Order: sequence, then C-alpha cells, then structure tokens
Amino acid sequence: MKPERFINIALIILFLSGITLPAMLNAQAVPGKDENIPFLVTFGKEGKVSWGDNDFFQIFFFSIPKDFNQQFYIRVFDPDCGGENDEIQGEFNSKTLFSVYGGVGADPEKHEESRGLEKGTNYKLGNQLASRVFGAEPRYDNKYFSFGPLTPTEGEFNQKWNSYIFKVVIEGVAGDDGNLYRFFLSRDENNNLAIEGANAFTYSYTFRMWNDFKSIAHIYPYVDTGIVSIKQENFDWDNDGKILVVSRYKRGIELPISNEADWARSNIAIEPQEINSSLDFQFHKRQGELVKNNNVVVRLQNQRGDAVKFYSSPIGGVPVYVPRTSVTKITPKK
Ligand SMILES: [Ca+2]
Ligand SMILES: [Ca+2]
Ligand SMILES: [Ca+2]
Ligand SMILES: [Ca+2]
Repeated sequence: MKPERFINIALIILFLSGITLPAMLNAQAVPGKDENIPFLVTFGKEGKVSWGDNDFFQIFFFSIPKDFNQQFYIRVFDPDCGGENDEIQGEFNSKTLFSVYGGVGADPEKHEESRGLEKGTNYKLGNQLASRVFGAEPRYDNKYFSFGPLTPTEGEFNQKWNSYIFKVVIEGVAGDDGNLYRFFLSRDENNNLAIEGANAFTYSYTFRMWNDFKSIAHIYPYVDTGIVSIKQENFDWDNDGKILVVSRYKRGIELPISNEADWARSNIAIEPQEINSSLDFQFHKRQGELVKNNNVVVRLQNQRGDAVKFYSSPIGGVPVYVPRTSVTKITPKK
C-alpha cells in the first residue's frame, strides 16, 4: 500500500472511531475544546463588578496563518443579550458593541495599548473592519452572527508567529445584564469550518463556569522564552473551590483564590522545563452548595511586568505532568 493511501485510511478509521485529532482541527472554537468553558461574559457598564466582570469589556485576538489565503468569518454565538444564555438583572436592557480591527495597531505584541490592560489606553488601535451593537434580539438569540468576509491580509502581520492578527473588542456600552457569548473562527459564513493552524488568545480572560460540581474549567497560558516567574491575579472567584496550576513539571500548585469582587494575587515560579509549553490553570468547583452562574477574571504577568497570553488552543497541546523518578544511587556493598 502506498504511504498516502495508508494515512488516508488511518485518518478515516480515527474519524469513524470518534477519536479527535490533537492537531489544529479544533483550534477555532473560543473558548476552545479543551477549556471546558461554556461562555465568555461581558456585562453592561451599569453592572456591578461583584457579578464577576471587572471592566465591562473583553478583547480577543485571532491569528490566521500566512499560508491561508481565502476569506474567513468571525462567528459569534448568542451575540444578543436577552432570551437564552444571558444573565438578566431586573429586565434585559444591555447593549453590547462588538468591533473587529485589523491593520497597523491590531497586533498586541507590537502595540501594548491593544491588550486593553491599562485604564485609559487606546485599546481600539487599528483599522475598524466591522462593528455591530446587539441588544435583546430574538433573531440572534441562541444563534450565530457572522462578521465578514474578512481577508487575511487585512490583519496586522506578525513575523514571529507567521500569522495575520485580528482583534475583536466586546464592550458593554449600556445596561447592567451579562452578555454571554462565544466565537468560532470559520472558513464559512453559515457553518463552523475550521482554519488549520489558526488560534485565538487574550490577556484578560473573563468567563463563566458551568453550573456543575464535577465540571473542571481550564485555561492555557503560554510560557515564552525568558520567563522565570509569573504573577497571577484572579477576580471574583466567589470562594468557589480550588484553582490549580498543572504543567509538565508541576503536579498541581494551589493558588490563593478570590471571593466577592476582590483580586487574589500570587507569584508562580517557572522552571526551565516549562519554557515553550503551556500551563494548565484548572478551576475546580467547591462541593456542597453549588456556586451558581460564577463569572471570573484571570490575568497574568511575567517577572518583567509583561502580560502573558492565554491561548484557546494550548500551544504544544495540553500539558501533562511528567513524574520525576527519584534516582537513588545504590552503592554496591563490597
Ligand atoms: Ca437589566
Ligand atoms: Ca441570548
Ligand atoms: Ca448573549
Ligand atoms: Ca464570580
């Protein structure tokens, strides 16, 4: 059998047996497949930070590999704030502005303001390619809206990742309800068709936990060259169980946790073995009385104060702890 034919048959067998390929095939859902996070969340600016969103906006970046030369779409699931999925306060009156940026200014590695971490900085740097405000709209309730078509070269090119970078800013411009939504980066306007090698990332992750004791959420920061320690901050975790850090070197370090509208901070030492891999931040819910509708924010900085990114599809894959076998030297007795 020719090798190509063998590979094709192997792929078909994998597909039929339901085994998912670890590659980039599922890299396009945001939150990602491995994260086990139901929704991102952004409250209207008249909301209370004690509901779990510290700043009433969120920014996600999408990277499109240079060799992908077709048009694509950024699809938003449940962009409206009303009906299904969303968090009502009184009655639904929130308006959420979604805007897509490309061009010079969009890449947060080159333009720090674009990360949206400092108050008063211009996180809307770049060319606005599309935007739309959503209120309570049955037409887009529990359904997708697609931004696009977008052309890869409309993004800002990043040499290091050999990709074009796009930015999506989500702002709660009015009201006090929480808009829950998620993304899919797609080749098609009406279906979720992945773009191989694409990814998404953020610097300040505001998300919703499942209302399920057994469910563990994960987010995956990438440890780049030169990092020796990371300062973590988590906000409004509502004392909901444990937050653990697992990596190929760490079996599970427990972090200090926030409670109501406060930040918990700590430093995490990074080992040389963890460079160029992802960490697995695990969010384990408290057992007993269910903490419902828990929204939480997580941010990281390295030892130089630079923000660390979370990738929807962990770079290098989900890290697996490798136990170190203690090598005991046995001196043979004479
Ligand atoms: Ca309301
Ligand atoms: Ca909805
Ligand atoms: Ca929504
Ligand atoms: Ca919360």
